[in-house]
Amino acid sequence: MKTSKLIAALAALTVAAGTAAFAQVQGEHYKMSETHRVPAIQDTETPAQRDARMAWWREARFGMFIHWGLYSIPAGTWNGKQIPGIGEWIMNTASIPVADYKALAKQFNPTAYSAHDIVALAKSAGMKYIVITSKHHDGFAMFDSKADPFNIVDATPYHRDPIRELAEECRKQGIKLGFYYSQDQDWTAPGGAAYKTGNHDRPNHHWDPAQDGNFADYLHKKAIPQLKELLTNYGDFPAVIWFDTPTADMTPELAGEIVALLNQHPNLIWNNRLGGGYKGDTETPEQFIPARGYPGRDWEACMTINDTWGYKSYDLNFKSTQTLLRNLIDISSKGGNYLLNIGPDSKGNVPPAEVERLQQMGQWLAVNGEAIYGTQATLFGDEAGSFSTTEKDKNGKPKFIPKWDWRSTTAPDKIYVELFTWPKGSFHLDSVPRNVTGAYLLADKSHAPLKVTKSGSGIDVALPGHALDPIATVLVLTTN
Ligand code: JFZ
Repeated sequence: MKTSKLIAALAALTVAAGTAAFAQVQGEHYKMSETHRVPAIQDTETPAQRDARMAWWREARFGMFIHWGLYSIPAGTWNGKQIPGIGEWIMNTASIPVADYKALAKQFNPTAYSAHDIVALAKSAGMKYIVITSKHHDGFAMFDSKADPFNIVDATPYHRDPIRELAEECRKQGIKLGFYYSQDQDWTAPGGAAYKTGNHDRPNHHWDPAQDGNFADYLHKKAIPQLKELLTNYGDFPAVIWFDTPTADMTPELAGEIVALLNQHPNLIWNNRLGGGYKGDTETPEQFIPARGYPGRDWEACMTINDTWGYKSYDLNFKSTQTLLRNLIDISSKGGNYLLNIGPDSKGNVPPAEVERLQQMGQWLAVNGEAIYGTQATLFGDEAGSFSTTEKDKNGKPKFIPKWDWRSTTAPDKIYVELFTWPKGSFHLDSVPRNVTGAYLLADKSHAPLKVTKSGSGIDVALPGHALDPIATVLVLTTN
């Protein structure tokens, strides 16, 4: 699908969804009440406790998002028609009746799914954590649930719990696992919320009387019991709970009930999309990289490789490895994490184009990972671009015009400069806020010293005639 169409679809959704959801998606802060009825861990812990809790996540920089569910069966087509928009929204976008959508479960038999291979893929990509959809807006649980029968173990011929298998593999292969859980929208449970996309005239944007009911009942009968299952049945996982699309139905009182549950798991990290005025741990810019990051906040940009989260058979608009890698570097230079999505098909296969790109990213990271993992944001700022004095963005603010010449990340005794375009002869910095003691290229195994010439507060580093990597060559400045 064309990006312009996606943006139009999202804009339509946004208007209908109201300002609360919009603020979340844009990564802007809710107006936070000073005190919550049920204080969250972020309200009560000390800064040192918070640093300890967030430590692995801040070092990780790169994670795998997995959107996988029943929507991978229609894969973007319903009754012979290609349905516009993101694949996992097909039930809503095509106004599919609850019974028809639920019937998909009888066909769901993803025999090609291999938790081992998916974890191995994440590792070979250099990813340090995985976040998988345990239940998306369609209400289908991809895990063994006693709380609700519409789940992969009870409602499909597969009868296995892919989340349990993934948790076991993540433990074996030494990588963290988190669960996405759509706590608010649920299109197959009575009382679950729904955003408006189609011509949905019923109250609450429902399109089938089977969806009608009381939101608090839905929360008490399904979402909260399932969150309890997810929080207790998988050992030391989840490391992360990734909430999504809060609506006004999620009052501070109801959100407080969920927070009381989360508080029983003191190592847990959870995002800013719970609702009810809770800020969570992380900002979640979706499909964009904020110009300057979120100073003072942890953040994670989630993005698709093509234009859909859930598998669509005909979405072949894959970003290049160069774009994906430079996004990771750009995000790292702004102090954020990159949560990059894969969408397995209905058999459990990861599209080969996605595998190929992830493996190429991993090859770069195997050589240059030191410039990404555990680093801090840039000391410079200006290399990323500038705000236009004439052009405005869609919010009427000065438009950010990115530059793609280079980015920088920081370690206590090193400055990394990731060069995208190769300068002729030497790399120049007008001013360096530290004393540079030497320079070399990270991909040069011998770390042969490069000649550094100082001029006032600036430096010039003499470079060889060509880049060591056409996507990004890392120049290391040692500093004190
Ligand atoms: C949300 C989900 O709806 C989507 O399916 C996917 O899981 C993504 C990671 O998160 O994306 C949104 C959220 C809100 C809007 C659109 C997409 N919105 O308000 O238009």
